[in-house]
Amino acid sequence: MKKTFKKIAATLSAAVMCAIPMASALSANAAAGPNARCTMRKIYWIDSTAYVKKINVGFTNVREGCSPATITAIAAGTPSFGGSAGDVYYNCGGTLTANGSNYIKGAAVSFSVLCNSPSCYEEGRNVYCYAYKAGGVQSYNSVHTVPAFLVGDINKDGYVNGSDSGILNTGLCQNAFTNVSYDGVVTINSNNYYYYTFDIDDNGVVNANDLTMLRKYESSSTYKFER
Ligand SMILES: [Ca+2]
Ligand SMILES: [Ca+2]
Repeated sequence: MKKTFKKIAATLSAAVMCAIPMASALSANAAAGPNARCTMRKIYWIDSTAYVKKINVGFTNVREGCSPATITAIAAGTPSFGGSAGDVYYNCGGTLTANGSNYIKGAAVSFSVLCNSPSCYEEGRNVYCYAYKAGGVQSYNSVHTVPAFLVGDINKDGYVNGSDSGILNTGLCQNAFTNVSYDGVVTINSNNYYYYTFDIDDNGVVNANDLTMLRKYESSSTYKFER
């Protein structure tokens, strides 16, 4: 029982909403509406052979039509994140530090932004992830990312619907995700997809929990993706 509680507590602290709009910013650009359900996500991952002990991340996105980013520490470690809201942009960032003798590798950190529509999503200039080895030595070329994508839109048609969960379901039935790396390609019925696009709950692996969450989203008009 104690262990379970600890795990839940760790999960909660790993995902941090980095900036809450302040009352004084009421005259600023309108944020995401209460019915906003489009989650745009940008992910960083780290080479498994780079011996990275710490990463330093920063992220900014335009307020208009979108929420502040939620930073999720996908990799194990100690997160320290924070943020603020300006008139035009939300800003956030911080560090994720590996614990003890561990290293940060694979899917490391993500930024999830809730938007009225995908077209509202716009990053500022100050978006980065730097990696450091023991002793604070910067690790170059070990950090990878891709442009932000609409979570759940697996077939990239701009909508999240039964076609997307159908692909995920087929992939799980065919064991298509077995032994595929986080940034690897998954082939399902002769079509290629990136593994990370199926990781709906943002925990670094693809399994039945992602399908459950995607189906819940598709069958509801109010449910929003949350880790
Ligand atoms: Ca789709
Ligand atoms: Ca997952």
